[in-house]
Amino acid sequence: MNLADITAKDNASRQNSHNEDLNALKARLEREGHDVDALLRQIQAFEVAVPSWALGTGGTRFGRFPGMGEPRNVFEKMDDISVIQALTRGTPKVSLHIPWDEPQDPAALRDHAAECGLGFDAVNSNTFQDQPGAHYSYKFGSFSHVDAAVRDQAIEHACHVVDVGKTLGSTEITVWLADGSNYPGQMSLRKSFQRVLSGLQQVYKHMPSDWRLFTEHKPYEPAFYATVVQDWGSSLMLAQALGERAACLVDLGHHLPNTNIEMIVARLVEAGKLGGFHFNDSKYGDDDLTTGSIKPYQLFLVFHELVEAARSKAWSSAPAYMIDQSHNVKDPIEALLQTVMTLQATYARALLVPSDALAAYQEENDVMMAEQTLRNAYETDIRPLVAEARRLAGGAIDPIHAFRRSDYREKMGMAREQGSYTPPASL
Ligand code: LRH
Ligand code: MN
Repeated sequence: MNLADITAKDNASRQNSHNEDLNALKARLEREGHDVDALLRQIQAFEVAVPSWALGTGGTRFGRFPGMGEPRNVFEKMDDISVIQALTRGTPKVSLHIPWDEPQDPAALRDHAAECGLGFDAVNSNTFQDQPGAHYSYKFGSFSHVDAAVRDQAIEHACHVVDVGKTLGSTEITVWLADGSNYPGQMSLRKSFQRVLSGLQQVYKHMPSDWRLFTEHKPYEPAFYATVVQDWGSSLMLAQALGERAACLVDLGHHLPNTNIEMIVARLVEAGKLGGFHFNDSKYGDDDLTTGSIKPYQLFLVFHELVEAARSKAWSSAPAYMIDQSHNVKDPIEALLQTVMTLQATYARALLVPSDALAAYQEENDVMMAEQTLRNAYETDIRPLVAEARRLAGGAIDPIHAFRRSDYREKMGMAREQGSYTPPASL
């Protein structure tokens, strides 16, 4: 039985309980004045890109515990992502990391992805690892390196990533730089930044006119004293200096504990420089845990800023939504299904916030009712409506159960026995 039949069968087995929950919720939402059909359309329009580097089991320096039926190459990763798209109807695009998932024949990968119903979102460069046969090492940086030959090697790589992306149909490149220092005095804090800017200007010039460049900030790791693009301020300075087709990418895990990330989102919207997101969650550092698993209210508050920005037409092009996670103990496909379900539900809850009522309470400094207005939306169990949005779009009411019912992992376990999966060097 193919996945579509299994999904239909699983949906049918849940139809009665689903309808009960859905009708109760619809009644409440209509009572609160919401346009349920409009909500369904908006939920169905929500898309998030799946990272090519998250389909194999992730690991840490202390070890990796691979699972069964891992994809052995980027083509099999497309097959796995097509399962996520079939069940959630929310992941029509892939974000590729190069060279981790560089295809020998980009056109062949584009065509295979198209057969899987998939396209490509932002491509990602990698100047944080030395590649076999590379002339120069990135031990002391890439775009910020004191040696122009090393910088040129890094710039060339990023331009090559753009060229591969052009064949795949991407229109964005995300540049995250591990560049930084471990000890005070090791690196000039200003010269390193100037070198990064001039390098990115060359990549910016190399991009086709319809492309965007995303700069991704991160406070530390692998550098443990100073990171050149350490915070949103550094990223914003780069994006503003580069030009209108440069913007900032916010990886939720790239913030020191207790940082008010929704405030950073509001500032980048205000600056017209919010380019995209890497969704994940974390308890301590850049833990790359499943989105919404640790701080679900923060994720809601981020989406509240995004919905308010969209309603006030604060941007010419909407941010690019992408996932960036490492699945060390969960089945990667199940973790990604859970992630998309969480993102769909969190976005839907943010759509429930009555902006005018909230603005009125803010104008009256009615602290209690302003907060209660947000919490009411956050505490609404919107999941039956999100499940219905998926069902109407041909997806699963319960993607994780439908996936388990498909025995996909077991089948891949058999099919992919020969020739085990080779994880990217760092994972
Ligand atoms: C850096 C990062 C970056 C990717 C990598 C996989 O921590 O978030 O976005 O290149 O993870
Ligand atoms: Mn990231």
